[in-house]
Amino acid sequence: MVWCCRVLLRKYGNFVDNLRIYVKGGTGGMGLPRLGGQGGNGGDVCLLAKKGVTLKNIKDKYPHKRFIGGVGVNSSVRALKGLAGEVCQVEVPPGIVITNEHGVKIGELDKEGDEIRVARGGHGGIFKTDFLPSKGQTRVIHLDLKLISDVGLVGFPNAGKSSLLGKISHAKPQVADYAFTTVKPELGKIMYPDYKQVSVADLPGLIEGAHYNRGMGHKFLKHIERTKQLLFVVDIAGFQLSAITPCRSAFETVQLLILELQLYKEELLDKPAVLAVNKMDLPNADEKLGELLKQLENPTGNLHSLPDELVPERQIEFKHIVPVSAATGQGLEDLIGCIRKTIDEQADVQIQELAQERLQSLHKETPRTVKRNFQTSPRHKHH
Ligand SMILES: Nc1nc2c(ncn2[C@@H]2O[C@H](COP(=O)(O)OP(=O)(O)O)[C@@H](O)[C@H]2O)c(=O)[nH]1
Ligand SMILES: [Mg+2]
Repeated sequence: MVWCCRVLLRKYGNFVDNLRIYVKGGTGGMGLPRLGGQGGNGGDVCLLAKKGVTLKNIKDKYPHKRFIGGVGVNSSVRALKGLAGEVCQVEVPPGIVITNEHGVKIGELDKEGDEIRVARGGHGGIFKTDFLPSKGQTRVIHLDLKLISDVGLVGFPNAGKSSLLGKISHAKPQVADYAFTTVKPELGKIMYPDYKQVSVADLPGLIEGAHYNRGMGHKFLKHIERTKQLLFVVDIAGFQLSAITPCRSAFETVQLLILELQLYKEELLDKPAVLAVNKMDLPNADEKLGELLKQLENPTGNLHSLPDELVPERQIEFKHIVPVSAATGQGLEDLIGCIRKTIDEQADVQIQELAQERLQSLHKETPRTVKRNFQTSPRHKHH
């Protein structure tokens, strides 16, 4: 069982779209009864939205995922009013929702510079409290990247993304507006017999060289961060950007798409991905599909046709490769089934991860509680 989980975890990579952190406001400083001095307040813990930061950055930089405000300074003869403790400011990506341990929303950060306090520092000791300080607020919070959709379409223009989205959606796809991005994706919904809905987003096409921020490419890639998983769409006949650029085979097209994602943000390659090979109604499609599948079995051995600078550093292991035709409807049921399977598997993995994390933090926190009780007793005696 354990072995099975590990394999799943590895298979699902490590793109981070949610994070559980422990936050604690700083304890206040002691007052000075003799001279009526006030202790400084403990520092708060705040989240500040900053472009370019990712939840994975936070996880990597602070593996312990604990953020504690500074302790307020004790009142002293030299400084009767103790200084406030330092605010612990955590930089987070814009476009996140913050909830407490019970799933109740604390707030959200949409734009660069938005800030929110997630744990209040304790009060410094004053006359009213017998000059004793109070502890800061302690809680576990969840940061969730706001998602545009469950699935994001990835493909060059004319691959058939819009056609495909229209065919698998149960209503005409709608243009959606989100506060955290200027991009307005077209959103479709797949409805399953058990009433589960999976949303799929399409955006103006990715173009070769998107990472150079030409055309809409960059904005497109920004949106792709906000989906749980990716649905690559390629035309079985390949792709040609313009009359002066070379004609790419379906396999090369997949490689170019991977390259664009990698150059923008390598983490994107860790998202679960399904590949839809479209336009299977075209002549010689079956033959070409056979070739594509063979090439995808050993991608690194088949990259010789692409110039070095267009070869991605890593590959994506597609969960499913599904031949379809948006025109005739061939393979669409299969595609819908594969999308659901991948979504469910990913949800299972995330539940397991969370359970494991909770268990670990419980192990970590138990001895601390004991220590804290132990520390408070001498203070009581003092008093
Ligand atoms: N033969 C064929 N043509 C298709 C298929 N799917 C889409 N097309 C055509 O390909 C062109 C581009 O399709 P579109 O959905 O706009 O692609 P997008 O740019 O990726 O959104 C259109 O002319 C479609 O009619 C297909 O399965 N078979
Ligand atoms: Mg389109």
